[in-house]
This record gives sequence, C-alpha cells and structure tokens, in this order.
Amino acid sequence: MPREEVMKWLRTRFFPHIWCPGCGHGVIMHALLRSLTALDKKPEETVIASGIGCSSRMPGYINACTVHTTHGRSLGFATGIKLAKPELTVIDVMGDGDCTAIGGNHFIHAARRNLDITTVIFNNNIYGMTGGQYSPLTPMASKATTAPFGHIERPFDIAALAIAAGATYVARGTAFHAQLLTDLIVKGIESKGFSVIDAITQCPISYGRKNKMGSAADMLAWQRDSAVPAQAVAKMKPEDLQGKFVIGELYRTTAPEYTAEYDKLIARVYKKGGKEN
Ligand SMILES: Cc1ncc(C[n+]2csc(CCOP(=O)(O)OP(=O)(O)O)c2C)c(N)n1
Repeated sequence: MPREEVMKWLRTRFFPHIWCPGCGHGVIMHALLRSLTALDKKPEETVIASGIGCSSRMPGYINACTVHTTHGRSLGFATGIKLAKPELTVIDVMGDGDCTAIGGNHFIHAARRNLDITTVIFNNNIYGMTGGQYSPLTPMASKATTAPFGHIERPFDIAALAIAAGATYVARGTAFHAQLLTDLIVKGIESKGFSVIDAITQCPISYGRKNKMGSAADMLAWQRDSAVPAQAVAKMKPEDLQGKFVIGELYRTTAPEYTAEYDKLIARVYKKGGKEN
C-alpha cells in the first residue's frame, strides 16, 4: 500500500485502473506521487496533463487539477495552462507514441521554448493501448503488430532529441529503479524550464510477449541488467554500451524560461503604453 500522504493524491473511486497485470505504468505513477509529496506540492496547485494511451489514463487516478486531452496534443494544453497561470506546477505525462509520433512536433517546440513544464515519458517501446504497433522509440529488430518480421526503422534517441530541441533538464529512469525515478522527477520539477524524464517501463502484454521477454518480473530484471548509471559511462567504451541504456541525470543547463520572458515582455509593453519602440 502507498503511504498515507501518497494515498491522499489518489482518486481511488476510479479504481480498478485499466492497466494490465505486470504493467509498469503504476510504478511510475507512484514515483510521480512520491515526488509530489517530497516537494510538498498541493493538489490544487498541481496540474497533470496527458494525451491518449494507457499511460495517459493516469491523470484520471490522481487527485489534482487534471486534464486528459487528445492524442499527442497534451503539451499544447499544458502550454496554455502554464501561460495562463505560471505559478502552477505543470506536469505532462505521455506515452512514447503519444510524445514522439503524433506529438513529436509539440514536444520539440515546447522544449525549444523552454516552458517550465515537467514531462514524464512512459516509454514502454510500443503503442500499448491500441495493441502493440511500433512507435518511434521501438528498438530496431523488435517485433510489433505492425512489424511482424522485425522492425527496420531506427528509433529516436529521445534524450539527444530533447537536448537538441532545447530542454534544460533531461534524465532517464526505469520502473525497476523506482527510487531513482522519484529523485529524477523531483529534480525535473525543481528545475525551472522544460524537463524531460524518459521513464522506461514494461509492457508485458503488447511488447514483452511478442519479443519473448518473459514475465513482467523478467522484464524488470532486463531493465536492471541493461541500465548503466550515468556516472559509469565516462569509463566505458562505446561497444560496452551496445544494447544498454544510460540512467540518471543526463543533462542540465539554464536558459530563459518562456513564461518569465512573456511576463517581462508584457511589463515592457505596458511601460511603453503599448508603443513598439
Ligand atoms: C488522433 C488519434 N490517432 C490515433 C488514436 C489511437 N490511439 C489511441 S492510444 C494510441 C497509442 C498509445 O501509445 P503510447 O502513446 O505509446 O501509450 P501507451 O498506451 O503505450 O501507454 C493510439 C495510436 C487516437 N486516439 N487519436
């Protein structure tokens, strides 16, 4: 059972949830809720937005200001909310398909603007809700319902994409490393700018079964065994990283935050009585 302070963030009246047995999405939701309690956030000052997908059902279970929007567009909604009320903590939860396929354009431009929004990408390598079609994060050679003979597209390196697009905090955790994930989400929320947390999670039904990865417990063991801590990478050769992924804080910088710049612009224009120069 979650701790009492975490329970307060749950809308248990909507349980049972929709997630399959062994799905990692609940572990990530728990990490998010632990990060909100650790930061002493208040539900009425916390917005959780999502698009469409198994992962995107999550805000419905959370007792905060939540919006379950349209597939790939949640960052558009989150942007509007943040601009209208910059004082709110805005978190956007997205599936890997939601964020990087249909939502890819919103994602890169939100990162470029450096809006103070924390995104948590539920990266289960697949479109879970619709039955296992490949996403832009599906690894090459994996099987999917739309790649029955093995996937021939290269996946995005989502961390590199986020950094190149302008995100100012980028990290990766997994459902297996639940405490690390909590700490990374805490830091992402604290960081004033666009934060991206790639949260690797298992989909035993639509991805694991097709790729003979075993049970949910086996998939958690796969996360444990494939993860390389960011601190260890410097000492490793590129070939040692084959088939592995790096976890921990991957990138952090500072850059002007969009809503702060917008407020400055409004103040400047008011001071000049609305005149251009
Ligand atoms: C405009 C639009 N296109 C397609 C769909 C169908 N659809 C619903 S969820 C989904 C993919 C979800 O996959 P992902 O974002 O990876 O999340 P997961 O279910 O794996 O958590 C798709 C394609 C939709 N709802 N709306």
